Amino acid sequence: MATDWRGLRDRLIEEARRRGWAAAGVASVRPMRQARERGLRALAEGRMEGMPWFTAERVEASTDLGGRYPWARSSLALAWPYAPAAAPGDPVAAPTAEPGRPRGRMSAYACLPSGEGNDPADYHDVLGRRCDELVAWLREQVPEVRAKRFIDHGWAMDRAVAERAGIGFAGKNACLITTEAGSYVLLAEVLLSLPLPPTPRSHRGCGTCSACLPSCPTGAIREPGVIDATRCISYLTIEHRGPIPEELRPLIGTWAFGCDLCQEACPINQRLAPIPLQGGVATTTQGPVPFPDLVECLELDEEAFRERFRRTAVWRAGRAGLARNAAIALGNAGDRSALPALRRARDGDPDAVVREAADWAVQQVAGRQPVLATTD
Ligand code: B12
Ligand code: SF4
Ligand code: SF4
Repeated sequence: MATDWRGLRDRLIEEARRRGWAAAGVASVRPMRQARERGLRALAEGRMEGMPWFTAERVEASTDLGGRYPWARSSLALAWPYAPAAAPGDPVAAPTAEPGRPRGRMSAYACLPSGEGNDPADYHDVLGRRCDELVAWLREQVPEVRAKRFIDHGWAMDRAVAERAGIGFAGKNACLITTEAGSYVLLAEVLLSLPLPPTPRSHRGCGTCSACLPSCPTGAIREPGVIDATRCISYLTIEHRGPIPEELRPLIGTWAFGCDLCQEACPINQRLAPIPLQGGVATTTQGPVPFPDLVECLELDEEAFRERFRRTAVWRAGRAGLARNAAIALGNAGDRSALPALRRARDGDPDAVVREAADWAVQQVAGRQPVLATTD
């Protein structure tokens, strides 16, 4: 008897939704020409500089997964939701800081809970487990199915697959926006050996809205949908190694890891329920928090950093990366009570990049008011 592929596809999507995915759809594995052109253009214009793994070869391969995996007949696109940090109507409101403990920001995706208790977790682990569970369900229906999952993989283009499967549309901030959870979703795709028919593309779009464009403090959104990663705070605070270019430092504000500003500006996101602040927790003892204590982030040693962030997204920045970011954020926060901590880092941090960032921050903060009680 012929298999009802459409029926199986619909049951798979339903099962994904039942298991907590915000959206699911199916795309064909034909080459993605437009995504290929956009990727190559980003490279040619130097917008991906600093991410040496993003090569033309990868763009070619990641936009033709069917060519690389000839057994694949369809691609299941999945979006996992997470809660934003901001309060509705007051996107950047932070809880009141204790005197002498200025708070910064960490992007909401980094604060994603593991789903087992409230412990934070690296989303690659969370989504990986969820994909495996879904494939196990599919295997119960079709035991011979072959599957390969991709989550933030260097050799895949998650947004383009999700867009093709119609689980959302590409916003002017370049983010994939779903109906169910706005752009606060993390993406995965699973190549399948089954000829599941594609789901239709989304008919939605940004329309006349352009609220995200002026919300970007560094001007990283060059034109609608086109990001200059070299200016993006997300790149600078997560991927970039070495000193952050001086002219960009004042524009980073108090972001210690990632940036959500172009998502917080989006009216589609503003109706979503924020992460409960749990009484205004600021300490990173249990992992990333939306409004972290910046002095704490500056002063963690390697062991404390490992203990707190080993299995979270913040691990990617490294101890020195987070301390560098915290120093710059403290420089921008302008709170003089952080000067002793900044001077300690300037004089004693084992990493030269952190010492230099702390020195810059001391000059910013000390220079802000008449210098009476400082030797700098
Ligand atoms: C490299 C990378 C980055 C780089 C470069 C980002 C970029 N825009 O290219 C940096 C470090 C800056 C970055 C930042 C962020 N990232 Co990132 N990143 C990636 C990665 C690894 C590859 C992206 C890529 O191939 N870029 C090249 C360009 C050409 O591709 P693209 O942006 O995916 O292209 C889409 C849009 O730009 C749009 N587009 C491009 N050109 C044009 C032109 C027009 C006219 C229009 C209308 C649209 C349009 O269409 C494309 C297809 O949908 C993916 C994971 C993956 N393997 O796909 C995650 C990924 C894109 N990142 C993700 C996230 C969450 C973020 C941040 C929100 C993190 C944060 N809070 O700090 C920010 C958002 C910044 C932003 N506004 O884009 C998610 C996106 C989730 C979503 N809802 O879209 C992904 C998919 C990871 C995941 N698996 O969930 N990221
Ligand atoms: S993540 Fe921040 S810096 Fe990057 S494009 Fe969006 S607003 Fe600009
Ligand atoms: S803010 Fe407006 S223009 Fe930007 S992504 Fe959201 S809907 Fe689109």
